Amino acid sequence: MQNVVNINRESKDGDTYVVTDIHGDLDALTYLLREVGFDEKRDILIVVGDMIDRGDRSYDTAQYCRINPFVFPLEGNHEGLMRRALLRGGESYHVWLDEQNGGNWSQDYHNSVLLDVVSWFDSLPIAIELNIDAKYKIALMHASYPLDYNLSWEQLKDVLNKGEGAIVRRLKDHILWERRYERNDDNRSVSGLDAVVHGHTIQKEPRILGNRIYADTGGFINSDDHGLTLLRFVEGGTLMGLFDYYTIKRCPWTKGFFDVEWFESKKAPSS
Ligand SMILES: [Mn+2]
Repeated sequence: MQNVVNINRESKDGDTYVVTDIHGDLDALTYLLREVGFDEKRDILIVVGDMIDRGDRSYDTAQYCRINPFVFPLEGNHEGLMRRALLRGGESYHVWLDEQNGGNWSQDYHNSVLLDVVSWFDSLPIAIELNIDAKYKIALMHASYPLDYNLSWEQLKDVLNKGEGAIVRRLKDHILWERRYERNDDNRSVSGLDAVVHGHTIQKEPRILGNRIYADTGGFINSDDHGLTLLRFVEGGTLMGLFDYYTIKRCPWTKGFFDVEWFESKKAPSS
């Protein structure tokens, strides 16, 4: 598997959805997909990493992403944490299991089952280039575009797919973990792309910096101002004219779902 894979879509063939940081909340995801009318035969779902940890259904979420041909998953830092925990053990194992990282769901599974999940993680790309109607070019990667390396998208893709050794490891680490650009309100744009979609750093609502979209709205947090967000590519959409989005929240007390909040271009959202 290459580090960067291409997806070429014609919008007439079906919708393209994006979700990030599911963190084991498969129920929230399937509820959302049902609400928006996701069509498993025509539509696709890109998952921008962190399928697992914190949520009870981490294993099921990974299997859902692995088995369904309409899902295109990427690696996130939590997939890496799990891999290190199981293959290296020792301190990495405790780091993964601690409360903050939330790997303790794994206690219910046999080691061979977990190792099988990890072997699948090894096959995941770390970035996707999504081309729609040969008109829009959007990259997706978990935490951050490595802005400080001053690479255009074509250059970054080249290094990730053809380079090797320390530089690829450093870039990969950056792509899966870095929060600095968002924390510093860095609004540089990436050249060669219409947009880059990230997860990883939690926002109250999808945040735009330059041509980068941070779409992790903290699905695993049970509160009024966090939820799981699904993006749908729509020409003229509410987010940068490229996506509409839908957020589902859980009630902090009952843990049941509130209604899905719709942010659609047609409906003129109250921003
Ligand atoms: Mn993450």
